[in-house]
Amino acid sequence: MIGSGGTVTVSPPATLAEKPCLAWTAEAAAELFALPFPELMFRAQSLHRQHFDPAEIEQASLLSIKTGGCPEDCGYCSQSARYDTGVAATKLMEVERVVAAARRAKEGGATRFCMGAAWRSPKDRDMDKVCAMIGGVRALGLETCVTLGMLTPHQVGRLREAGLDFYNHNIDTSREFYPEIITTRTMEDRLETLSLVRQGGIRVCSGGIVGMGETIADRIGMLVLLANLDPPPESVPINMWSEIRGTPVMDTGERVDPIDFVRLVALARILMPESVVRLSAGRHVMSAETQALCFLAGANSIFTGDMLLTTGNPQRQQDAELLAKLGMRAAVVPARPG
Ligand code: SAM
Ligand code: DTB
Ligand code: SF4
Repeated sequence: MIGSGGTVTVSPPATLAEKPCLAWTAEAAAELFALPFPELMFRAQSLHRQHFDPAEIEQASLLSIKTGGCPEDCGYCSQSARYDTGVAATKLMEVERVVAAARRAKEGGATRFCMGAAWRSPKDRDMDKVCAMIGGVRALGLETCVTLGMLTPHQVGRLREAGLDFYNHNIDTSREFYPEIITTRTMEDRLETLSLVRQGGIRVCSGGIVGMGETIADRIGMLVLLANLDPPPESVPINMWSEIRGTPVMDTGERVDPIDFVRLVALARILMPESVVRLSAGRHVMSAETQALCFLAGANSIFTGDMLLTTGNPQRQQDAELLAKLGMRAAVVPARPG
């Protein structure tokens, strides 16, 4: 259902409609984004409450199981071998160390454990270890997610057999802005992997990054593209770009306006009412007030723990205090679009 220009040709029945008949257009999404803030928040909250308990928040923990040395040229990333970012390349971690980290994450309150590898795509010989990690983490009673780059159908099958719950593969930005940021693989490549994962019966986690020099129309276009996947991803991470010295994106010097960021979260909630919207990278530089507004706008998942992959995250204690202050609680949040 995705059109060639990042928008779709079938309009919702009326402007500002909250339930499109077939697909969202960029124009309808932009109208929502531009609503008076109280109106936008009211619409987002109303939908959020239809599908989720507004006091519940999913807590995931992230581990880099293979860091740095990546051949891709993603202009935002600390782990590309093409940029001098100070991140040292490592080998794939041993299974026991990964399972031990997952155990600590569970003790710290996480209900999902996400494992990320700095690969363009995994080698078949890596899959044995990754599948053993998935099995070990599942055995602890945690939901599992991995992000390994592009996959073949055979690799999807192996992940499914290992019992993987979610595969994370971000579209990162709009179709139009994408070539400014990555040249070594295309948006079509990414959509192909997402389609293979979906066909393979694994739930999809896909979102993107804001703050890389893109326009607001690009941000909206990214959400429209995700919302028009059939079905939309069960999990939608919205990352605020975590500044990485030495990357091309660093030179854009952009800072995202916090209210624009909250508007985008609200738009994600309206376009994908049944998906879990994940307030992902960048929380360590966000005020408590901005995060609270994001939760009101419909974000219902965070990463907990002191680190993301290579960048920082708020301290666990700080997050616990914020949730307590807001009267919110950690939970396994069910997403339903699949
Ligand atoms: N190599 C795999 C891939 O690119 O699909 C998996 C790991 S990659 C680091 C996972 C995602 O992290 C990227 O798609 C991107 O959306 C996000 N990411 C990477 N660096 C980031 C940064 N500096 N700030 C925010 N998000 C970032
Ligand atoms: C996602 O969308 N955000 C997470 C997870 N998926 C893998 C990654 C954020 C990475 C932030 C930059 C870093 O720590 O290197
Ligand atoms: Fe490699 Fe993933 Fe970073 Fe791109 S985002 S450089 S594929 S680790």
